[in-house]
Amino acid sequence: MAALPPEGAQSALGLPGTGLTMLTFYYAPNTCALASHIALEQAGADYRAVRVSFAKQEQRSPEYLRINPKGRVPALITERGILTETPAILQFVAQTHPKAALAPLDDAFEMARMNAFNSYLCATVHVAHAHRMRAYRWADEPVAQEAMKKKVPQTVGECFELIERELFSGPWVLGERYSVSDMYLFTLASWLEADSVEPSRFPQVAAHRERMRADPVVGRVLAAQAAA
Ligand SMILES: N[C@@H](CCC(=O)N[C@@H](CS)C(=O)NCC(=O)O)C(=O)O
Repeated sequence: MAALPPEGAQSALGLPGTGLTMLTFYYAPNTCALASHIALEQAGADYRAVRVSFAKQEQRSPEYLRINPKGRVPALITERGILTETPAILQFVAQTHPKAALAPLDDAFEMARMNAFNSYLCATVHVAHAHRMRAYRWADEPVAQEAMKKKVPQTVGECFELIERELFSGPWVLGERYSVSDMYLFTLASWLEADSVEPSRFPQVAAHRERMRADPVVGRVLAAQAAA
């Protein structure tokens, strides 16, 4: 667990001192952090959101690396320490706000199913998508990076075929129960066009995306991220 920042005045990134009661959430627009942001808002959590500017490369600044040494968003400062990784943050928000009913907390199998879905999005779908913008993580040669980018429509398309065919129960990811998995799927599905994957190939996922978009809480978070 990363150490909390030292006592002191708020910095440009909004680093608080110790003795926190309110959650502090670090995000950048158009990123996977959207899922956790929706979860916090839907849960009615007591949090403040701090934008990390990718344009200014703030995610790589020494100040932010003290919060998340991985140099990524999202990150969530809690009273007990700092959490990173979307599936972990989603589960934490759901478990600490049980009244919001954002996860099947009373059912071990369904919880595991939720975590299996979220893990697939995190470890496979997101990574397939990252080959378009972040191919430099895996290869130095421009020709290798180009080859990776070229493969993204196929690999991301195959992931969503599997979600559509096997993993999505409907009307929500887990069936009748709405959960944080819906926020996560919505977030990653919103990248389809940019990855040159036609959303209409996946009718259930496309309908789910429209339903999520029509949710006032989702609208509020999207507006807040666009405005800040
Ligand atoms: N496995 C992490 C991935 C986090 C991640 O890669 N976030 C991207 C945005 S979607 C990021 O911060 N990228 C900044 C960079 O690569 O410099 C999670 O699910 O939270």
